[in-house]
Amino acid sequence: MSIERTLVLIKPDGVSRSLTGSILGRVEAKGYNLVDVKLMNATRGQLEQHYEEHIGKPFYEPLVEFMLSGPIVAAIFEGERVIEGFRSLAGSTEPTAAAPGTIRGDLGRDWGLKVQQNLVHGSDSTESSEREIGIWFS
Ligand code: IDP
Ligand code: MG
Repeated sequence: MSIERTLVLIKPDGVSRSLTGSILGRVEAKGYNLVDVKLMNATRGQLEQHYEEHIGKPFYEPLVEFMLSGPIVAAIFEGERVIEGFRSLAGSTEPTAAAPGTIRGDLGRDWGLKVQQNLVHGSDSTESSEREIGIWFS
């Protein structure tokens, strides 16, 4: 079994609602190791790289504005199959529909047509985790 790393972002809604500790605690409690973590303000340039696959989609600009609206937490977690494991822990994209027991399902909801406020980001493949860790921890 190979040890992977994943990039986790706690989005501005998670930080402003003081959920940083709860979210990091859930990931640690599942058994993944925290490798690095920082509170920071994202730049538009970092977000353009991070969300490049979504450029041109209707939600892209509102998503970037939201991610610039307050501090975020960037973290690297490590463990066997952590990429898949964190995505499972985060739950599906829309917090209203995300399963109870997941971060988005337990801690998130619909705040008025703002799917972007779903608390966390997690890399979706080994290629994206390497790329994303480079953006946030270079
Ligand atoms: P993921 O975060 O579950 O991987 P993606 O489809 O990669 O979801 O979308 C990236 C982010 O863009 C989501 O986490 C969410 O914040 C936002 N987003 C996705 N779809 C929508 C939408 O339809 N409206 C508004 N925001 C969206
Ligand atoms: Mg995604």
